[in-house]
Amino acid sequence: MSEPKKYDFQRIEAEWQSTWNANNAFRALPDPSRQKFYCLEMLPYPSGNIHMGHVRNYAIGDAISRFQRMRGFNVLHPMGWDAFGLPAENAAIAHNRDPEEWTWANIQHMRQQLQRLGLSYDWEREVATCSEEYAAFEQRLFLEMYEKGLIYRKKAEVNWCDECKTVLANEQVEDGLCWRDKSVVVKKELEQWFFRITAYADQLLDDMAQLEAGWPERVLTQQRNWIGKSFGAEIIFDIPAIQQSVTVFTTRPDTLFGATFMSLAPEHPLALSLCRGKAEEGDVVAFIEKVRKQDKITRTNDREKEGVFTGSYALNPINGREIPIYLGNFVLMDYGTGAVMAVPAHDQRDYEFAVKYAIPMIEVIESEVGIADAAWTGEGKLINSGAFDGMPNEAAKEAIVTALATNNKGKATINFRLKDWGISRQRYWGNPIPVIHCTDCGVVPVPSDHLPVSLPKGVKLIGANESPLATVPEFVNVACPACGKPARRETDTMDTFVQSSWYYHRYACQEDTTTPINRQMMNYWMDVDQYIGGIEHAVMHLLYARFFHKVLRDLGYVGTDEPFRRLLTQGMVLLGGRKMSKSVGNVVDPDALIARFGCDTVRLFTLFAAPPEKDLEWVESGVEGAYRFLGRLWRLVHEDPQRYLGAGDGNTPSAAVRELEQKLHATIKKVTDNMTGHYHFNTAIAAAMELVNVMTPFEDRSSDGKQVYNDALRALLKILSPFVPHICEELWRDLGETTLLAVEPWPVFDALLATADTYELVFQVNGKVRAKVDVERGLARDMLEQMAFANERVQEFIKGMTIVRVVVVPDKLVNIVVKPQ
Ligand code: ANZ
Ligand code: ZN
Repeated sequence: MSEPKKYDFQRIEAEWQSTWNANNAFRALPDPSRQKFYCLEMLPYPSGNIHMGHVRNYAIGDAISRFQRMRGFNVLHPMGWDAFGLPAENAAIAHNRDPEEWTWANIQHMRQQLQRLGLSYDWEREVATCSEEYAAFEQRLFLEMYEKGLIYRKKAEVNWCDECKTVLANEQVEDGLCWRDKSVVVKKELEQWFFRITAYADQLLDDMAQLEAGWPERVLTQQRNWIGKSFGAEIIFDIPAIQQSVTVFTTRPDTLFGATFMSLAPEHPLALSLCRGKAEEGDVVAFIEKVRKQDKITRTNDREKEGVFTGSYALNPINGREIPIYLGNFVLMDYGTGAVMAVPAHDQRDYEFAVKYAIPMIEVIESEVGIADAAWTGEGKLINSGAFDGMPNEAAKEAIVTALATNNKGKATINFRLKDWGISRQRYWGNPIPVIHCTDCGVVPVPSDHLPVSLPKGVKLIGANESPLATVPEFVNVACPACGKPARRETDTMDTFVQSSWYYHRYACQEDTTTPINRQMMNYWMDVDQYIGGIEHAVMHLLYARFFHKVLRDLGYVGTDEPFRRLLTQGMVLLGGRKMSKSVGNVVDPDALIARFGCDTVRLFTLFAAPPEKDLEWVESGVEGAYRFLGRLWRLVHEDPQRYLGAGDGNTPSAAVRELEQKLHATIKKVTDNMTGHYHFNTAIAAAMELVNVMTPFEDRSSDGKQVYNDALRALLKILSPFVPHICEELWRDLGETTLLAVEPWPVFDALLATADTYELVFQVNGKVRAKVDVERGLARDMLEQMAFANERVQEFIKGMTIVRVVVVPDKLVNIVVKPQ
């Protein structure tokens, strides 16, 4: 007899990858006669190498795609590259490489790495966001948004390094110092481009109702907080000395009688006029300078609340009382109106400020504890509030705003924490913003026949300018498209979050190269049925993409409100309890592992070791365990083929045949259930492993026995193929099958057989049947007893009674004998 065939994963994996490829097994084309399933994983940044976090993300997406394909869906499963961005530029500066060449080389390498994992992508739909085509389409979308008034320019601060003479991204600022030369980073104001995401604030909030069923609550909460809708009031305080007024935003108009000072953001336009010519002027100017150097986090953290008196006073509109005006570093100019009516008795921050600067407090909400130790921020009736005394404070909010409104001193408002999205980057390796500045005509969009604006080559990346592109005269100097006079091309590029906001639309219409987004193809493929990615994208990426989708809807490109129906946020990959990362030095290299065990083993381990949403601790022995399991699977086919080949031995089937048949159907049911509505891969895989346990010692050679073993083998390969597709294809062919397992239908189970190893357990009280439940056969006596006592119906009948004894008949009934107390 010849040696049984060996599990040669190197050969097997390479062979099936090229077979799938040759057969276009994962090519997705619109087909109105079939239901589609769009499975999407967040696209990687082409940093150079894939890491375990990628492997996990893509193994999850692949298992889902393969499962849904076998379930009969027309599955769209694409992959691409989020390819613009800073690391390419940093590599260029550090190693003197061309960012473009560096990026494409990385894409090339990482594509091979992904292909080595056998992921079921339609590679013909691959999108690299730095490609000329993608950038061109994005520029077109930009101009359409600009025309709609969704994009505008305003002054905003950037980080500036005087040594490098360059604008720094936030990631390039470390503890307030430049990442390269450690010099102090200063703020500089520049005209910049903004997307008017705030115009969609209400929709972004309200449409979350459509996501409640499919998104993790945690992500929805983070988005809700980020949007931060609050109801409040704007109240006008006059400043007679300079004949001006200040409008404050407050969520607590009920505390107006308790306002004992006002605090303004140091950037407030009135800050300097309030101190002009006063003794305080020098201090105020120095304070403003100091705060300018602080970042937002320092300004709003608990320790460093600071302020300065301006020398001026405002009048409380409700009672004419004079209150001093301070500047406070914790007041932010871009929230509300940049001005706060400070109520130290009922706001803890104001309380601490008042203590520090010896400002009086007035209690206006009654409480039992008073304000000796801290501000009272709870509910209560109004006191020290004139005509409003005695009113519950919730009701007083409205009453006071109404009173102010009659004198035009206040109105109810809605405020959002969400800010417009600043997309200007003073960087080279990004998509150029396609406009031209003309001294006569202002901002002029680049005409469509001049699109796209391409990046020039060989650009100096640090130097004497705000943006690298500004150092290239051939790029900058153009004729104004409107009047023909010499004009300047915009030199800012777009934030990379712009590209990742609409790439999934592009995947779905990649074959149409005439338009950024093909509406017909959107109608078929959108929305994404399952999106998978890291929790770190809970806010920015997912919010920006939702915003973009709504804008594209309003531009007529898509017909739905939301891009991603369901979201799965996968956990991190840990080693030694810490996230795998280069800086910690605890990374496991996927390539080395694949070379040693094959990618099926790596995929199996990452899917089996933890539920997808949970963190996964990397354990070498777990990987070896996964490898051993594949060996056992292999042997079911190759160790003793007589278990399923040839005619039966003529014996009557044993009880084991029936048992295996039941186990088989129960397993198909369990795996199917575990992948429907949610993706509990670990339990699905565990169920398949149990089936292998039952099959391994199976010895019945009757014709029924061989038949059942045969059925079990085929079904087992099908249910394991979403996780370990290569070995399953190989064994499928070894069984004599000629089809591709990847496109075989998912196995069905016989409901009766599937539940045959369960039975109806009966609960009795004093011999009377009170309840029945379906349970698995073979549970221990104490387990059955516990279930009886936990049953609600049973509890009704034993409440207040004394338990005399409990009779347990395994696999049948539990009878509780009771008597009155
Ligand atoms: C008076 C007051 C009394 C306030 C009181 C609170 C409690 P949220 O709920 O987060 O929206 N505020 C307003 N604009 C601000 C700014 N630009 N920078 C810092 N703080 C600002 O917070 C709204 C409250 O934060 C407002 O209500 C205001 O203080 C303060 F017992 O007004 B309140
Ligand atoms: Zn012009």
